[in-house]
Amino acid sequence: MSEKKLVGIVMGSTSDWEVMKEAAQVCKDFGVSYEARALSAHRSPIELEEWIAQMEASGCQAFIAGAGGAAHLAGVVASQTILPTFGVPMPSKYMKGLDSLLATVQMPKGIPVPTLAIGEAGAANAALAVIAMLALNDPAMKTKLKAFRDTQSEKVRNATLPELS
Ligand code: RP5
Repeated sequence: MSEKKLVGIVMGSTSDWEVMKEAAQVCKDFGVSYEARALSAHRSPIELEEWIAQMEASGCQAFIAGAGGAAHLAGVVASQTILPTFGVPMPSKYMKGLDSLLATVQMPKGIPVPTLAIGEAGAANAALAVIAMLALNDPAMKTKLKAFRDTQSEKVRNATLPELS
């Protein structure tokens, strides 16, 4: 059995990495093990299916799937596992990610894909959502998540606006 990775991060293309690396960064910051792969639901369906099964077998707890355009990747991942699968719509060239958002979020009843915002915020928030889920049964993770929120609030409290000249 391969080394346990708690989160599987998958994207439809290496061109999605610039956005999806935000999910990987959040996992890294929280000390959550992950494996990131570029695997496509339409270009490499067999490899995608094999990877999902391998991640499940090695103890993965959730998937984050990002794709653009006719973005069916997250739905396909969700269809092959009962692990929670979060969708991240990629910004796209012509429709600025609206196509990706609708394709990801509008799953028919029965196979849920909780879908985050288009782009970097969505990728980071997908990882934070997974961390909140892991924190339910992990007190140390809960403490880290609370500390993250406190630091964020503190930054807002201390923020100042420029003086008018
Ligand atoms: C989707 O098509 C990928 O998720 C990516 O967002 C988009 C474009 O892929 P490339 O043509 O850049 O490989 O499958």
